[in-house]
Amino acid sequence: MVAKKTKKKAMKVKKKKQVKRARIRAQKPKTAEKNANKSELGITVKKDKDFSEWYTQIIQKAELTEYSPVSGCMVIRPYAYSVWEAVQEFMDKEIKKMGIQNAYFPLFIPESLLKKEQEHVEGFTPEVAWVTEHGTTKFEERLAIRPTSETIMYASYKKWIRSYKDLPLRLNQWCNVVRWEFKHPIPFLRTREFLWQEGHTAFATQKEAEKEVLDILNLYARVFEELYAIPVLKGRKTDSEKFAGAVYTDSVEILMPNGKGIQGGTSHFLGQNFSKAFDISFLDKKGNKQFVWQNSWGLSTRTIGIMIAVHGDNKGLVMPPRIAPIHAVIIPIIFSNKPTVNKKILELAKKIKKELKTVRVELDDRQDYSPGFKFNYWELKGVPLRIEIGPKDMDKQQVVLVRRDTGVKEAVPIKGLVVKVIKILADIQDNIYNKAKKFLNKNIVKVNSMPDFKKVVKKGKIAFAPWCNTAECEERINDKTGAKSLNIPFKQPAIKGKCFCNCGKKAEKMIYFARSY
Ligand code: 86X
Repeated sequence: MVAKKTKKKAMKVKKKKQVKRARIRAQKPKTAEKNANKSELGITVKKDKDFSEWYTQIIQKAELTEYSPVSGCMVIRPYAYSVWEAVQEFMDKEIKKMGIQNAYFPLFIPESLLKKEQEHVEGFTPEVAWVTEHGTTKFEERLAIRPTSETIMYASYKKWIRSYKDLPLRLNQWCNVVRWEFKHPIPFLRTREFLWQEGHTAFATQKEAEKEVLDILNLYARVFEELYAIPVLKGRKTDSEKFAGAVYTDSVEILMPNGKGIQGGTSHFLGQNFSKAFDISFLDKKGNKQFVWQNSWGLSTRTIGIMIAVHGDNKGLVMPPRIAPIHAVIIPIIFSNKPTVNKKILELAKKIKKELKTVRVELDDRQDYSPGFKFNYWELKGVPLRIEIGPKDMDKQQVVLVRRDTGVKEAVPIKGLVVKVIKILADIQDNIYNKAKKFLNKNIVKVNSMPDFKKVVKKGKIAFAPWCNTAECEERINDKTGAKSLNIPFKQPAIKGKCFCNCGKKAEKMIYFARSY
């Protein structure tokens, strides 16, 4: 009896030792993980509790940006830059299909040229950054760093356009611009230097120009809805919110999770405002001098910030598959005490990676991190799909797919995996769009009175209100409530009654108001 017990005990101890050894072996590779300060790895605040801290953490921890020595500027790291490249690739193709060409104009604009059309620059003068010298020599005329390129481009347009045969002239440039803003900077959303595309076009007729304004606005809506999976509100800016140099400005507006509206892209009909100021004219078929009709339009890296804010959750980023730098990450579930099994799993993982070559797939075969660590790491980066392969999966010739958007797990046969992965990616794209759409719909509230308006705006929602279409009321509303007009949707429901702000005037337009960026 006693002997038996001792034997049992001895075996237990032996087993324990074995387990311990295995555990040590299993832990050994995790030193890299241990070195990393745990509290620094994940997002430590909840998105709905402290949105701005959440945003600050996510852009750092998902390795999207780095602060720069100059306040208001930022480094765009590869993981974020690749999103911008995907947007560029899509848009560049689309605008070329429309007949627009790319070009590049200088970064520096002489002061006299920038101020030629004083009216549109006036409000912006404090934002212009200047180069005043080279070496120790002062320039005779200081040079603005382009805040936007109307003036420098239109100086060329004046030279290039002579006859109706030179029209339309439709150019776009992908570049950086600098605006020395004084509101506190927010990476992507408000920085002093940012990347964008700016399109500048000139037509013989008003009709052609105005058609393009809408075509571009629809393209911007597609960038948000199809690529970023974000629904937008399309409409016209009020006269006080439009670009001063434009006849009218159309925009796409987005609702951020903190209840603020944000402008996602703008398309301006410039009419003949600039052509008259810059003397961009042509001889029509009858030999009469005419001024051209112009547009300008822009979409920037701000869109990346909007994506982060709209789709991210408490675990980190959620990348829409259409623009995700990485679609899926394969994580082998390996135990360091089973080298032969591990080898087989890694081989299988590599084989699967090869088979999935039509999707952007990564294999995380880092030896010094545990599977759990890797799960968190790639969730933080918002990779849409995780593919787990463990010993049991290998035996069953299956993998486990885990969706980033829902967290739902599903065992899937390796045979036919590509088709399944592509289908799930498309489903994730739809699902996060629909989720954002629901959020938007739920947060647009029709109001008819000032008290209701105030309540809605305070709750972080968009007020949709009948308005008299006067700048006075718009300004008063802004003063009293802090809300700004977003835009006036093109499709207007029938309106009757008075302006919601109690001015007594007849309501002319239904308009969106919200606190905004
Ligand atoms: C307005 C108008 C327009 C082409 C776009 O919105 C899309 C792309 N340009 C840009 N805007 C200015 O004109 C402006 C001018 C100066 Cl001098 C400045 F410092 C800041 C500016 N900001 C905006």
